[in-house]
Amino acid sequence: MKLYHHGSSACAAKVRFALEEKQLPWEGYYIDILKGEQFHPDYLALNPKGVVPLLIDGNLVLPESTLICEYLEDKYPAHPLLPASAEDKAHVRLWTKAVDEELHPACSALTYVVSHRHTILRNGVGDFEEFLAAGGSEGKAARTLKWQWIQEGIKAPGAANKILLFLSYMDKMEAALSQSEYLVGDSFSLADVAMAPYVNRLAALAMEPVWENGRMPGVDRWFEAVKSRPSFEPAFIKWLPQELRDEMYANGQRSWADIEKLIF
Ligand SMILES: N[C@@H](CCC(=O)N[C@@H](CS)C(=O)NCC(=O)O)C(=O)O
Repeated sequence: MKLYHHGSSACAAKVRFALEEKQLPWEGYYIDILKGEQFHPDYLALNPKGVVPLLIDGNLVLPESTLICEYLEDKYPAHPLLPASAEDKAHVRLWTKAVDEELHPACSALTYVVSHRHTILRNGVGDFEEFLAAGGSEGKAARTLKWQWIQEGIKAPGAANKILLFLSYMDKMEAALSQSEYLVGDSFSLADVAMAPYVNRLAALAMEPVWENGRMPGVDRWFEAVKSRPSFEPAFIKWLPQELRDEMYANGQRSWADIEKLIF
């Protein structure tokens, strides 16, 4: 299998996590989304949306991280990541649907306003018209929003609300994890695979105080367990270049005062 991906992409990390958990061999094609490689015509021919991840397995060319995880589960049933009962499967999918609908868009806002804006501005963003033109099929409204995140950071319209929406998912996780070992019952599942990249994103942005020091003991325990899985290093650490890791952490530290004001 071939996976087009990027080190700091939460959606790509989710798919890498599922591939590693299921012990499936894969070959990585690195698309640097902070340098605009997702808009290269060769890549747009595979994925007109100009986003990662994208999986190629035989004749199948599949975008959308949640669908990729479901496909892997259907096609390669060994090391299952879905529970047996229909009820538990439905609960897993409530998490994965929420990630697609709300948490991931909120995570994009958080990551751009806290960190990626600095990297993109340093790489050179051009003027607004150039930025709009280089957007795949993202659309003018989404592209304009991203431009505002890059130019204005946390003061961009709606950015603070997106961050609060992101953080509301930490409360939802804490409620679930105070009742059971994993997000759906006592077995690790695609719900945990789907949420791990977002908790890891907060950690990558130096925002562990959200759950540490007894604030969210369930999330704290769960994230320690997630980090101790053999799949964590190849899914989350290996592909994030040290320079970008350091930059995200430092940018997170300098934004923490603004974020803290929103939360506490
Ligand atoms: N719904 C898609 C979202 C994919 C997505 O938003 N990918 C981001 C990285 S996590 C991306 O490639 N962004 C490119 C850009 O910001 O231009 C999925 O789950 O795969």
